[in-house]
Amino acid sequence: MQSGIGARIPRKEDARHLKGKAQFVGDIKIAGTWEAAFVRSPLAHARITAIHKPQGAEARVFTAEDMVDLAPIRCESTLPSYKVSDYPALAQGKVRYVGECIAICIAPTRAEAEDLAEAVRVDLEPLAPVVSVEQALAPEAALLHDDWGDNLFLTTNHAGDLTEAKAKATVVIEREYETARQAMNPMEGKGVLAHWDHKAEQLVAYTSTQVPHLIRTGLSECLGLDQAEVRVIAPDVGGGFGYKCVLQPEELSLAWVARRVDRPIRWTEDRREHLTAGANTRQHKYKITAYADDTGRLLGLDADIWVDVGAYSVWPFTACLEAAQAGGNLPGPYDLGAYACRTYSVATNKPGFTPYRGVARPGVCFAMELTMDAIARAVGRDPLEVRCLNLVQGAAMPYTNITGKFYDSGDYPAAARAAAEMIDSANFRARQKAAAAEGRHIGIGFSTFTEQSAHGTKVFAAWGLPLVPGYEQAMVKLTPSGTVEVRSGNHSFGQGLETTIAQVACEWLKTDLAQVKVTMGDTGLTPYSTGAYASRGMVMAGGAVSKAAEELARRLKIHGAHLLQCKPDEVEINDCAVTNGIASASFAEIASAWYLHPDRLPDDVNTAGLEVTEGYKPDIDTGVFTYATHAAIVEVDPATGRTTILDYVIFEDCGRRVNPLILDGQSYGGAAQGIGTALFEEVIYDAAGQPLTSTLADYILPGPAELPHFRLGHAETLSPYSRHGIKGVGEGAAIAPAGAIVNAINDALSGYGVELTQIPATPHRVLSALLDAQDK
Ligand code: MCN
Ligand code: SMO
Repeated sequence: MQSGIGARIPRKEDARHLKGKAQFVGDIKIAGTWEAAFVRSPLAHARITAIHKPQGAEARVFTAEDMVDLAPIRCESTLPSYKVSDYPALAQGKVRYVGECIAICIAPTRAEAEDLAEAVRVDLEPLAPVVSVEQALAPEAALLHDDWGDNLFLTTNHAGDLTEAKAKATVVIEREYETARQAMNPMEGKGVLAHWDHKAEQLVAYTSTQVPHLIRTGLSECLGLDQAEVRVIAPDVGGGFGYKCVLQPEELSLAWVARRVDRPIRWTEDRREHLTAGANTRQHKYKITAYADDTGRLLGLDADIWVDVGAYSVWPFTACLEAAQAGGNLPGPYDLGAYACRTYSVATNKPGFTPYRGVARPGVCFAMELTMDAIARAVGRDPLEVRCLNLVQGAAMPYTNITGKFYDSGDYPAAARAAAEMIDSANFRARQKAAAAEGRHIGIGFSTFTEQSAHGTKVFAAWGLPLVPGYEQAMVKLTPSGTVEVRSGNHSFGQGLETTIAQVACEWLKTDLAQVKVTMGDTGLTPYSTGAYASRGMVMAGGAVSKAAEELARRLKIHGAHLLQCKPDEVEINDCAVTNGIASASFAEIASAWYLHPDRLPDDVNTAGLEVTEGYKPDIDTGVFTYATHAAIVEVDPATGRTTILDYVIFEDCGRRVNPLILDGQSYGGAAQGIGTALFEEVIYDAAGQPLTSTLADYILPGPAELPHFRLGHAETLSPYSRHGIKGVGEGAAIAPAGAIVNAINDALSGYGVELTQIPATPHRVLSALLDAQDK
């Protein structure tokens, strides 16, 4: 079976996942393991005056006072104006959000550990809770971090000159937009099991993570251990979505306790912990003024963006990634002459922000795409035409945009037109009229974006992140039996990288998937790696595997030619063998010769070993850009405010597709999450900072009944700057749905003069907008 790049084949990992044979942190059995439960803050903002451990159980309850040798999570940034927040594994002196860990309790079972946690008494002196951006920035606001002077982690200022745009503009659009806080809800919550291995003299931490090597670095820094004394193993991971690419306070205090009590300890996050105490994300406010001419050409954009980032900076990304990225990404795929933007990363009494699929872009895409529709309405033109007028044109590629992003290749208007064709927008107005005649309200909406993938070293450095290396390494080897083994310190957590990096190896070694063994996620077995996030896994880990496999192929030709008594340039690799067209040396024969009979090999062959480790960075350090257009047709019921998606198309270009089947899954899953963003998902806090959405009955995730039948289309413009022309795409489909769907809702309700500017567009919000429109 063809298993190389481009093969549409099922995933290697499916067999174990579907048969219940996968091994998540919760499945790992180490004799003597105890379970942990946390005492968490019941208040959003308070001083801790005393913690009373239950009598007789003092040796099983640990607080910050016990952990004097444990450094807090400290996330540095080189960006000017950035303020550091020390994030203690267990609260010290103060609690800053409901759910913050105050004590860790251990017992043979989780139930006993929870009973113990309930018996711990904490005396708290309440402080004024800061639960919104407005409250946080008010002159008399209570301070989250006493020595800061204000509640701002960071402000950024892209100071563009808008004078000419203002002078030329005939249309000025002013809007405010708001997006909700979300929780990521991977199927498997966070989980950690740590113990001290006396033979290896190492802390071994099994943790559900996307970035095992970074977690090793983080753990060893905070615990004061040499990196060689820490081994991190990410076993099977049931979804990450960004939530699992930061060092969590729970994994840190747990590792400390496991070492102290010298026993394996495990913590498994439950859904309530995830929804309330887990870091959550994406609460943005925008104030945008767009200047356009009367053809709808966007001349300039002026924006303020506030992001509610919670109490602490997460490691290694800081609390500022979201707002800083929002400022850099707002212009998106559009060719924009002038841009000014100020961003504010605002500290509040909520859990710290973590990246979530798309990071800032689901928010900025929503704001930008609604602005595009507002411009189209103002100039009386078709929203698709206004987009195509403003998008970076294919002939302009490669193109450096106004915030310095280097768009490497592609044809953005072509993708928009292809999506429009797929959804038959040409005939939509007639369809809408016919529906209106039946009293139905249907609307169409578009949303287009770029997805920066495979950010390199310089991008992370420009974001002020000193501890994110940006490169990737991999080892590819031939085993003594002649099969291929791929080792990558990156990880696979649902997105299929385990299969697709094997496909890259197959591309060079002309073998099939069954012959390739993949080892990932274990820092003890794999070379240092940055990990899988920011849609970097395929380009970067795939690139490293490609380089190593290419070099292995070169060496195999040397060995094979020797066995076949010809020259290396007279042979090629085919079907697990080296052949010169007349005779073949199988990989098994070559492996046997090198591993088991090296005495028979001449020196120049003998030194060409069959284990190759290579590092990789793309030819360009600023990432490669995928792009897409989503289009939606919705029906809105003005009596109930309910939105039904009637049709949904995605036209996407992520360069060379390694596994089209996996990519279909990436689109379906991403778009499902984006529809959650658009219509359902919202973490709600009351005025005291209490989370009200603490179960999945309150925090609504879309299920199959709410999701449309997605239709997908593709272009395949190879990036000139990455190996095989691959671009990343894992976040993309989650970025666009809110823009497309809310534009479609506004189109459906245009007869009522409704213009929704907040997500999720719940029935309640739609009805309120209808009532507001009636009052006007
Ligand atoms: N791929 C491909 N051909 C390409 C690009 C990608 O076949 N040209 C496939 C690869 O299997 C790759 C996957 O698509 O692993 C996603 O591609 P990539 O953009 O390289 O992203 P990463 O591998 O770095 O995965 C992380 C990315 C991110 S940042 C989030 S968030 C996200 C996502 O992937 N989290 C996911 N997709 C997810 N899918 C699942 N099921 N679970 C998650 O937690
Ligand atoms: S939020 Mo994805 O892990 O970059």
